[in-house]
Amino acid sequence: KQYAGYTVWLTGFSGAGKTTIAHRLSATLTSLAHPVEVLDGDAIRASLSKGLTFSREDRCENILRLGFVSELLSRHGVGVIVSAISPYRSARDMVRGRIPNFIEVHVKCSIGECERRDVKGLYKKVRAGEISHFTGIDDPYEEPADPEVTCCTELETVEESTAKICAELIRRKLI
Ligand code: GGZ
Repeated sequence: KQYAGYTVWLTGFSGAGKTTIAHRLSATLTSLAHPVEVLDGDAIRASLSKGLTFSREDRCENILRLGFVSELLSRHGVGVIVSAISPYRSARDMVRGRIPNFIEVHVKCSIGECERRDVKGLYKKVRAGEISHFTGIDDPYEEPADPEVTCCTELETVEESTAKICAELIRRKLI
């Protein structure tokens, strides 16, 4: 069967739950025998985006690179799941304009809760002055104005968030 290809773009703070949702969604789609690829910002920064900093310019460059790969894969029928903070609206809108079947998902969680979770101990390092320009603390995050899906990870389970995204994919006849 030929699938249309699409990109689910998860944006939100570090620790909001993007990676968790990405992998759960990937597992669900894989169980349906749909081709899927996860592109994680943090992982891509070790390869394709190696050497990029967290300046505005470099974050935008990272997003454009993720967008470039997503476009290629989407055009060849793959369901792409991108997990990256992608804090700038203009960069997200740029990739939206290039990628067929683009689904923006705001993985929404208060910065306070992200800091409480502190899964990787990064917020602690920020408070200790070891990391600066950290999104939501001393670096901007521009919330999506009109995302296709919003997952409130303080209120929903990962299953509920994944189901919301799947419902949008079904509504759009992409799965
Ligand atoms: C934000 C940072 C920073 C700063 C390191 N600001 O939760 P994580 O750890 O695994 O994911 C974050 C990752 C951010 O990479 P992205 O490629 O998603 O960012 S962007 O879309 O803005 O290009 C976090 C870690 O790197 N990290 N320093 N200063 N996140």
